[in-house]
Amino acid sequence: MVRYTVTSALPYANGPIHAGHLAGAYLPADIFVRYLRLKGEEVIYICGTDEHGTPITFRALKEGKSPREIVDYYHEHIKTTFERAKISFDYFGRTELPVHYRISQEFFLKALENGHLVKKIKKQAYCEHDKMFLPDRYVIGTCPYCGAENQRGDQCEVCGHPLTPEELINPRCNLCGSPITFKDSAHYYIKMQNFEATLKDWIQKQEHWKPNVRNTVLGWIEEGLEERAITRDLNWGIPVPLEDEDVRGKVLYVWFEAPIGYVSITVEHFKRLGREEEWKKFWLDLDGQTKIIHFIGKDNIPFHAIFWPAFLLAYGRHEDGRWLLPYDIPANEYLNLEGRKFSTSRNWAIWVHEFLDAFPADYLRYYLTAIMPETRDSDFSFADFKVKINEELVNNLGNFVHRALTFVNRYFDGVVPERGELDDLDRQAFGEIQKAFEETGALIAQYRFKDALKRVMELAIFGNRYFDYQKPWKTAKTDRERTATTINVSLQIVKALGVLLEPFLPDASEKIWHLLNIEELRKWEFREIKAGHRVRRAEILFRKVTDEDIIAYIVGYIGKGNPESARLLLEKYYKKEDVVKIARERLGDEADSVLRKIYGGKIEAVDKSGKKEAEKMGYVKFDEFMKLDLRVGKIVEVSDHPNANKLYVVKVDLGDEVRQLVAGLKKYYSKDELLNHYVIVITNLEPKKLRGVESQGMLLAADDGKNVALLMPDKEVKLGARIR
Ligand code: B3M
Ligand code: ZN
Repeated sequence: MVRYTVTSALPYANGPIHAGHLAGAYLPADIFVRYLRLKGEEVIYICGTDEHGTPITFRALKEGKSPREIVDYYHEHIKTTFERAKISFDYFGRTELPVHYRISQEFFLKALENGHLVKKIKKQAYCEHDKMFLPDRYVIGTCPYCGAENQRGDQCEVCGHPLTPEELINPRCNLCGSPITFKDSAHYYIKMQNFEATLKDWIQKQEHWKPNVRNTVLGWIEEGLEERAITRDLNWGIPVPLEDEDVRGKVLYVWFEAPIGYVSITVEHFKRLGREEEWKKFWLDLDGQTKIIHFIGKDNIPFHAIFWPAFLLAYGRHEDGRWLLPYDIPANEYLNLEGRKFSTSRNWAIWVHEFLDAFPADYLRYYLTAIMPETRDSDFSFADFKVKINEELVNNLGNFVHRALTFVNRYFDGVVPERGELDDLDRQAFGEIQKAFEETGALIAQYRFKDALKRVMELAIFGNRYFDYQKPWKTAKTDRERTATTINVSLQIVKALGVLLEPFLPDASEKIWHLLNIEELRKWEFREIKAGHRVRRAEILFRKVTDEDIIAYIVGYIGKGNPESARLLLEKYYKKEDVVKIARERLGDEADSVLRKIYGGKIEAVDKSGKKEAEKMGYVKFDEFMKLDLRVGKIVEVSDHPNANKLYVVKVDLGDEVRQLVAGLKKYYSKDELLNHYVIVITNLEPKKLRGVESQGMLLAADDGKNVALLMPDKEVKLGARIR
């Protein structure tokens, strides 16, 4: 059986993770490994932070901190962000691990021993003003390959070509801007020529690679491979492991040691598990069964497809087996934000940790998968985000699951009914379930995650159509057996969705499993839910994204980082007075100071006129009133709100479902008084998060300014009875 070693690019520990990173190298890998795990395959998913090199020292310089402070801080930050995004690494390590130093130095020494390294004294970029050698990113200039200006000396951001500082046209010091000079410095170079033929031959055979990856790489090899320095004049990193005066105090090049991090982090992982030898089967060819798959963003292609394989070849044979070369390198393209490249300095970016404060992880995962830049750059747009979540997640998927669960509770007391005779559509439903597993699996295996998610959602669309066609709300009055069959089949579809969604939306999948009240482990196969099984009461799976949510996010997060970017985003969609009103409602006291920065001082005064509310509001049409879905419910659970001392979190039984509401009743009612209290609930009020807890409606109460009294029906009626 095939064994999978899956990695995602090691993010530099020099800043937070943004949505482009997530969509590029982490989310696709996570979907892939979650799928493999559901299939019962042997798989390990490895990642960690890349903690050396000029990206780190540069950031440290900028922030006035030491490199160690920077990497310690961002290691934790990035790790937590990935946890919140539900990226399911088996282990998330770092390149500051001692084992990583040891193995990286071993790679260097082996390559030296095998004659693949050469020491050379060459002119290195030097800044007379800063009195230092300038490696990589310390030098900026014009790319000799595409003419793009202000490119850093390690790689062109525009055409992706790997660069060296010497190649840049008009090179300048990136610290002080002065033109650079060149001074002698000794470094070790890897003789890439030694591997040119082998690499070319190997890559030509990788017909299963994405064409964009394979073609770009072959193009670069065609240009000819040259010696490349793998040491640097830097005082932060892994020391060159030699007693050689010429390279004293110098360190290994970060792109030499970072990919070795995949191996060393695996070694550390198994060491922590007390299974020290086990890493070997994931990196060495012991039984012909292991496939190594590196998920990366497109800018990392040359390093994974040319240099990293060369380093493995340079090592020669490991004493326990031959090093495996990557089996595949699925690289994604870039994500833009509203039509423009992400820019950290202008805060034109979606920072994952911030976005997850405002929206659930599943929403981010859903949207990023739906627009995944698999074959070309794609665009994150707030309008599109709202449409996709509301129409696809909420109206399609959430609605179907909710309908099936509500009906089994309403008509069968929450117990899965026995099926009667199947009609054509019922039979088709089972066929659809089967097909959904096969086709979604095949798409994931081809790294076509966007299509795979679409395929899962098609099953939910089918579910809704099936339900509409079978009309259980009608047959319930006439044909109990027919209704039973419809509900049984619908629940089979819900269960299948619970499995199929797991790679994409782990939280929703968990919730479906909970609602179905199933203990069994999820597996990538269709297993029926048995008649007689008791499920739980329906709960709302997803709430809609509103313009208010988006405005609050843009003002509260993007606006704080860069008011100008927030203004551009807001102006694209919203009127200033709406933004002001909503920001004040949602962000409270801090709104005005941010708004003033965003709109340059001028924001509308608050409406202070003392008119009676009714006068201000005008008349309500009868059908407007009828839009309110008011129902009788009973409080079945009361608990304290975790972050607010005036609020309770209550659960209300509405007959065929249970709702969670947040209510400001603490001052007026004890928990005991509330328990089993009848109430009136607005059930179609837009759900809202109150201090982090979702309220799915509102309790009606009378408020005279001093006292608050709950409304309730004055004689016994059925739970769920409508008020009109
Ligand atoms: N840290 C580059 C990056 O974050 C680099 C990846 C290393 S993978 C071994 O884009
Ligand atoms: Zn270029």
